Amino acid sequence: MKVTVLVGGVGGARFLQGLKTLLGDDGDITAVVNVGDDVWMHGLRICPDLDTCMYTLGGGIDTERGWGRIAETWHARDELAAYGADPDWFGLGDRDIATHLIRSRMLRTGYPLSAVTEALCNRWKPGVRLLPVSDDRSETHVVVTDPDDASGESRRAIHFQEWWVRYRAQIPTHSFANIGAEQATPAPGVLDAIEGADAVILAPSNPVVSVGAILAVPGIRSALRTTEAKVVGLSPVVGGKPLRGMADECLSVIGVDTSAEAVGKYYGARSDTGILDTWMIHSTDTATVPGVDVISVPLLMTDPKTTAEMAAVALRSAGLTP
Ligand code: GDP
Ligand code: FO1
Ligand code: CA
Repeated sequence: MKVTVLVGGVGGARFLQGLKTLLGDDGDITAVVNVGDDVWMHGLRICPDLDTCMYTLGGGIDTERGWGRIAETWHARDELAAYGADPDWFGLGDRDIATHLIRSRMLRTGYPLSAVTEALCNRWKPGVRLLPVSDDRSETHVVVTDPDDASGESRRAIHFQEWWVRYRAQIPTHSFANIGAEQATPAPGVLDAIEGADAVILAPSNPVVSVGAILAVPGIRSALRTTEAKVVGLSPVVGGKPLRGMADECLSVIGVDTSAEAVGKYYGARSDTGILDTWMIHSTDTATVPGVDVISVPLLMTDPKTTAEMAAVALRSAGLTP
């Protein structure tokens, strides 16, 4: 059974764990992973969502943080700070740095990000194929009121990581921009994975800066609208709030309410101009999404077996019998 999942980081990775648990060895799972968070820091290329998926599925993740390595140390970060090296607000763990060194060296040698990811996964063996949505740069930047301008008049674009980590989204924010998206193309295998799937799933990832950033890559949205497979989405919003992170801040920037219904409408029905056939919401929520079947089930991914249950509902609603 070929299942393709659009994912960001922590929410996407958790969903993939459940799907892997559900399908076991006869699963053929491809994750199309967001690259909008990716950033050059201290001369290294950091790919947070690819690494969160790789470490989570490969058993190396720090589950508390949801990013970076378990049993991490921070000597290099502290040394960089001692040199006054900018930025000092983004923590690079010593173990994590090895991943970035390998990736940066391979990228500089000319390997595409998809080949780099495959090489890194030879060690981590995540058990699903991790494909960056694009080998090209398509970074999320955020237009904010310039924090250095006392008048509050001028605006500036900062990288998503600065907005998310340094400012925690707590500065006046006007819009997101996917820098490079227009020139980006889907990575090898991505369109086939969507068009040739038995089912396509939008993981309960951040609808704006994870799923939205994936959709910004030309060709992805139309592949979702034309694939023979059903497209099933799971809401990352439960009871009017995200379960972690700041998807609510992201949604308010683009003028979408933080509710399962509003996110479902934001994705929209394939029979209209959107990308969904089915929208799964938490059992305590209600939603009406024109043209979309809404299914209400427990959506708290407390452990892989529980997540496997919701993955089973998703696949059944796509006409499959997992
Ligand atoms: P990020 O890139 O690390 O932010 O990770 P994702 O974008 O893949 O996922 C973040 C989203 O996962 C957040 O908006 C959370 O609300 C959502 N999330 C986390 N845990 C759960 C869960 O147990 N159930 C559901 N439905 N959503 C969850
Ligand atoms: N998130 C933080 O809140 N603080 C950090 O210092 C930080 C460092 C970091 C380093 C590598 C990496 O892959 C992720 C890192 N993250 C950090 C998480 C990252 O900002 C988020 O995972 C995503 O970009 C948002 O989904
Ligand atoms: Ca992310």
